[in-house]
Amino acid sequence: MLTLINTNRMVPAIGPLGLDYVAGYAKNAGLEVEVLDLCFEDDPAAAIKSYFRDRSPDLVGLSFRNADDSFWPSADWFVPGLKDTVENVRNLTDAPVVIGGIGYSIFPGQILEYTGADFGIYGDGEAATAALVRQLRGRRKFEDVPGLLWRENSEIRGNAPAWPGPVSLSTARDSIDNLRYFEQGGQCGLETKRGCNRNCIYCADPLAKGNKLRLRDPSEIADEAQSLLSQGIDVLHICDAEFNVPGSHARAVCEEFINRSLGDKIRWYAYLTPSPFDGDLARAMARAGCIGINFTGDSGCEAMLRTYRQRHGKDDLASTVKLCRENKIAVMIDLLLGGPGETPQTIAETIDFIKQIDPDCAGAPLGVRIYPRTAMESIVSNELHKGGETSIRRKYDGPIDLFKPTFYISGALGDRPAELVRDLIGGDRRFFEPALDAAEQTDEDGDAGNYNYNENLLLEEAIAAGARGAYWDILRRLRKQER
Ligand code: B12
Repeated sequence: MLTLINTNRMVPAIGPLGLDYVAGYAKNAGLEVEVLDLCFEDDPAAAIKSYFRDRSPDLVGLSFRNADDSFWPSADWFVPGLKDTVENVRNLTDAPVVIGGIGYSIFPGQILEYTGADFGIYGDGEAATAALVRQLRGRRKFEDVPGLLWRENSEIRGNAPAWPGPVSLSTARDSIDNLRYFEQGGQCGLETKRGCNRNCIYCADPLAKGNKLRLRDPSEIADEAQSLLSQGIDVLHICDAEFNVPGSHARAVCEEFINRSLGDKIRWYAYLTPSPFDGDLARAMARAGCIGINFTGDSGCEAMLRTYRQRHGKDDLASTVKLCRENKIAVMIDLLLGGPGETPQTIAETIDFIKQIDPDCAGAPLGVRIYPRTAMESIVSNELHKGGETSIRRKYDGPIDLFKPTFYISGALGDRPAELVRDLIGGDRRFFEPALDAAEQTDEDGDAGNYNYNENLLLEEAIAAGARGAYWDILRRLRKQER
């Protein structure tokens, strides 16, 4: 038997989509699978204890979605909690422990070493987990398990990441309590593809999912949407890095939804890059049920867009807002403030520009999480060689360690960068402002961190009262009610 444990307990609750797919695949491959979901347990350690009292699986798989909350200044790190869970499980069963999930795949070797788990699966979990169970029961040829990391003679060995393409997944979506996640989390996820072929300097997605686009058959995606709908779930979030890359696939998915009249029954949200996006795609998305788009805007300053290696320009941002408005799609522009080269002037230019193009809302978080193996890592290491740590923000002591939450905020923004951004926003309620760090905070500062979806009680309450949708859209609607 394969036991899969969801370790993510963040509030509002987001269903462990990857674990649902891994479990679905394993069941289809003839394995017996059980899921222990710690998300809704008051006492996770007790739940683990009671679970293993009368079970002895062949393999225990821990799904690890968020290594940290990627949010400055909270900088919450979840790897120590994962280590505790591995130790708890080890004390209760002899079964080997494997870790997988996107949080794991960003730091595969480091997490295996830190937690003491037996195995890790770097990349897609479906076929790899089933292959690991087979090898554990048979010849233990670990070289044959895609993406596997394991220990041999006190060293960690690893296979190439598991990024098979094209992607075909189980559409049943019945291994976790998706309806409960919908009721407590406001929406449920599904994927139309994996991987990202962009090379934005800061992003971890290509590390975890690969840089080749691996597409799913649109009819399989629509089948999955129908499975969720039959469970009473009618608000979805597409979990692709960028839904419109490639644009042809996005249109094909929309066509399939339209042909099956899903656009009348399901409402959905997605992340998109501002380019390619045109009137045809906007219309197709609206007809297919899309009611909200979160664009990776990053900046409203051309120089910063080039630094981040974005392919869009300011014009693209302006046109996305216009097209969304014409098609009655709510539009959010997500910014990334404080990157290399950011100055008070570039921030002012961005904020002014966003005010002018007038999206429904804009996320203005400050600080770039620096991931190892990204271009940001080399930029930062060059800067450090030239002296000074002024742009690095972190909450831990000792040497800089990118495994732990480490952020970049351009030193040119001074000692009180969040205050500077807030002043420029000037109370404009379309913006989700950056949270103030400890040095900037005064007793009068309100719930500024509410754009962080980690322990977001405002959202949790709204969802309990019936709100559904992407979190930015729920927060935006709450703000509208205030006015
Ligand atoms: C969509 C999305 C969201 C949506 C989710 C909507 C929904 N209903 O699902 C929203 C907006 C709510 C969201 C919120 C947050 N997100 Co988010 N999100 C994503 C995104 C784009 C997709 C996640 C996803 O579902 N992928 C699809 C699934 C199928 O993939 P998967 O989980 O990796 O699973 C596969 C493998 O990892 C593996 N696997 C999974 N489980 C297991 C288990 C075992 C045993 C094995 C062997 C393998 C395995 O197999 C699976 C199938 O192949 C990712 C980036 C990305 N491109 O993936 C970021 C991402 C996961 N999010 C991230 C973050 C930080 C957050 C927040 C913490 C942000 C915040 N501070 O508010 C919150 C956390 C919310 C929560 N409660 O957990 C980061 C995590 C980075 C990190 N440092 O750990 C990511 C990677 C984005 C990034 N690059 O920064 N997110």
